[in-house]
Amino acid sequence: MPFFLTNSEFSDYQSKGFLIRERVFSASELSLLRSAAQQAQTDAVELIQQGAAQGRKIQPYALDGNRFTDIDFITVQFEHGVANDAVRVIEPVNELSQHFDALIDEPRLTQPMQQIVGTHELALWTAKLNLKPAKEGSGFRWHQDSPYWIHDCDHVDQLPNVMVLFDDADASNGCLRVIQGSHKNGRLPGCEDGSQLQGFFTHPTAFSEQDQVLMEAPAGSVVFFDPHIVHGSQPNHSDAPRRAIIITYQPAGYPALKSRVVRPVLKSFNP
Ligand SMILES: O=C(O)CCC(=O)C(=O)O
Repeated sequence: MPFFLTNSEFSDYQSKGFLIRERVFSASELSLLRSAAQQAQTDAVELIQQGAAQGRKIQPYALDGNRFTDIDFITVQFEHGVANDAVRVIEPVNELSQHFDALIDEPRLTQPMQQIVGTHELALWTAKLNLKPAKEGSGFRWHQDSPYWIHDCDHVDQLPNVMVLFDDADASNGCLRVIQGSHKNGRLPGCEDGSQLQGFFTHPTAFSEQDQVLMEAPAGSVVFFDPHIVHGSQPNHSDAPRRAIIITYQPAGYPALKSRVVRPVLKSFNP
C-alpha cells in the first residue's frame, strides 16, 4: 500500500513547513513503541552505571546546569535539575534499540520522506527519543535544528524530521509547536543571553510567536517538519508521559550525525 503524500499534502508541507497525518500507527503498534521507549530508557541508565566495565566510554557533563551523559557516541539528556535522574532524550536511540532501528525503514515514514528529501534513496541522519515524563518533562526553547547540524553536514536543507507520537499530544502535556512558515527564512540569528547553548536558540526578534501552531494530535499520528522551521514545546504538566521519536532522514550515502557511519534506509518502492 503506498503512503506517498498527495500533491496537496506536499504543497501544504512546503508552504507551512510542517504536515500532520493522524492515526498512522495502530493501538497495538503503539503499545510496542511505548514498551520499546521504556526498555531504551532502562538500558540507557544501566549502561551509564555498568557500561564502563563492558568497555564503553561513559562521559558525564553539564551544559547550562543540565545533566548529560555520553555512552560512546550516544547522548543521554536528563531532566532539568542536577539531582534529577529522569531521562529526557536519548540520541541516537536506534543504536540502543532494535525496535526503533526497524522503525527507520517503515514505509509510512520513508515514502513521504523520499518526496520531501527529493531522492529515491535515503539514509538516516539521527533519531531522538523524547520521553517528556509526567509532571516534570521540561519544555524545549524556540530553536531551529539547522544551526545544530550545520557544522557536521553541508546539506542541512535536506534533513527533514518526522515525529511519531506515542501518546495523545496537546497543550497540557507540552506538544510540539512550530512557527508556521519560518522555514522559508533559512538559518536565523541565535540568542545572546550568555548561556552556553545560546547560539542554538532562535533570537526572539527573528520570528513572531503569534504565528505558532500547536501540533495537537492523537497517539499514532506523525508530524513531518522542516529542518529550518522554528519549533519548541512547553513542559509536560499532565499526569502522563508525552513520548515521541523524531527521526531525521537525508539523501543516501551520507554518514549519520553521531556514529559517522552510513545507515542506509530500506527502499520501499519508487513513486
Ligand atoms: O519533544 C518536544 O517536546 C520538542 C522536541 C524538539 O524540539 C527537538 O527535539 O528538537
